Amino acid sequence: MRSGDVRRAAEVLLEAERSVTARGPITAQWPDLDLPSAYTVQYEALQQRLHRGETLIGVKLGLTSRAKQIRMGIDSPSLAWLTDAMVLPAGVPLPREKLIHPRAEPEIVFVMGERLAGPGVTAATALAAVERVYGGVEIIDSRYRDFKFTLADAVADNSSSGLFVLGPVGRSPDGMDLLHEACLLEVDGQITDSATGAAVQGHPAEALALAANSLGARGLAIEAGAVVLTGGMTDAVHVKPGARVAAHFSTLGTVTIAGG
Ligand code: OOG
Ligand code: MG
Repeated sequence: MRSGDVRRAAEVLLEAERSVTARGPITAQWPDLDLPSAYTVQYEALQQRLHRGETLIGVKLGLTSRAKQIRMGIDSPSLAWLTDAMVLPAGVPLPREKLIHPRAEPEIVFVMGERLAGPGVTAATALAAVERVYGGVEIIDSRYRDFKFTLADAVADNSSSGLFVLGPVGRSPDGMDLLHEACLLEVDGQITDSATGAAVQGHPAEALALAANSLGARGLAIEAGAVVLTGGMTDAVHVKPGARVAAHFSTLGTVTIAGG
C-alpha cells in the first residue's frame, strides 16, 4: 500500500468511530491490504490518536481463544493498541452515544512491572515481568457492519477496540493459578457462558509472550506499566440498552457493565 493510502485508510476508520457509523470492510476499497499493511494502518491510526491528545497505555490481544476464533471465522490472534480514551471506570454505564454495536467479553488483564520485548520471550519470562493480574471486561465495537471482516480489516481497525473496564482485584502473579482462573459470564441474571484461563492460548502468559515476540519482530516492546488485555476468554455478548452484563472471576472479583 502507498503511504497516502495508509493514511487515508486510517482516517476513514477513525472517522467511522468518531461518527459512530458502521461501514463496509476496507479490503473492498484497498484489495492489496495484506496483514503487514493492516498493521501499518493500525499504527498510523495510533499516531493520529496520540496527535489528538490520547496517551498510549498498553496493548490488547484479540482472537486468542477458540470461542472467539470460531465466532469470527479467523484462526489467528491479533494485536492492537490501548489508549487512555478506552478506559471505562468501573460502575460507569456504557456511553451508548459513542458506540455502534457494543459487545462485552471477559478477559484476563496484566499490568506490567517490567518492559518486555521479543524475540525469545517464553510464558515463564513473560509472567515474571508482570506486576499485577486483574479480571476485566472489554467492550469491543467494530467499525464494520455486523462485525463482518477479514483479519486484515480487523487489524487495521485496531481489533475492534472500544472500551475496557478493569476489575476490583489486582493480584501478584506469584502463586496464582491462571490456568484454572475461571470466569462466569452473566447476562441479565442468567449465566450464559464460562471459561478458564486455559482458553486463552493454553495459558494467558502464552498470549503475553506472543504479544512481546510479535512486537519485538517489529522493533516494538511492551513497556513497564503497560496494561495488556490477553483476549476474550469466551465469545463476546451483545450489550443491549438497559442490559446488565457481569463477569464473575474465581479470584479476581466481579466486573459489572450497565448497558446504558
Ligand atoms: C476482534 C477483536 C477481538 C478479542 O479479545 O478476541 C478481541 C473482534 O472480535 O471483533 O478483542
Ligand atoms: Mg478483546
